Amino acid sequence: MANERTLILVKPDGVARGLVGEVVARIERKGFTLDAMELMTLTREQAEEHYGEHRDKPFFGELVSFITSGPLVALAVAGEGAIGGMRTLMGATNPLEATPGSIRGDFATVIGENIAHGSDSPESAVRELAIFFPGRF
Ligand code: IDP
Ligand code: MG
Repeated sequence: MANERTLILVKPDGVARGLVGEVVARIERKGFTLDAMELMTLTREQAEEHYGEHRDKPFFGELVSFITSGPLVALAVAGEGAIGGMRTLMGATNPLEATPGSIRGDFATVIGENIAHGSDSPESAVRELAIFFPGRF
């Protein structure tokens, strides 16, 4: 397993519910490193680029509206196997199927408001980090 860097978001529901510290604490407790962390509100253009792979899905409009609905916290997280490791820490996309003990399993019930995002591959990580932290990595 290689040293990797991944893009993590505490989505607007997580920020609104005061769960930023909780999510960051879990990342740190696991042993991953915070390379960058920033509170920001996405433009529609940034959101459509970030979620481009879902452009043709029926929930795309809802997804873009939600992710631009308020501030989120973007993090660049690094460490051994950080991409898959963070997906495990977050749990399944549907929070009702996410294992208790995972972020989504512990804090969410609705798929559209599942607290966190994490890149799903090395290619996605590079692409997504460039959207949120242009020129930084
Ligand atoms: P992921 O976030 O676990 O990688 P993706 O399939 O990439 O899951 O979907 C991106 C986000 O879109 C999910 O985190 C979730 O919030 C939302 N989403 C996925 N499927 C649905 C759906 O069927 N209805 C509404 N929202 C969905
Ligand atoms: Mg995804």
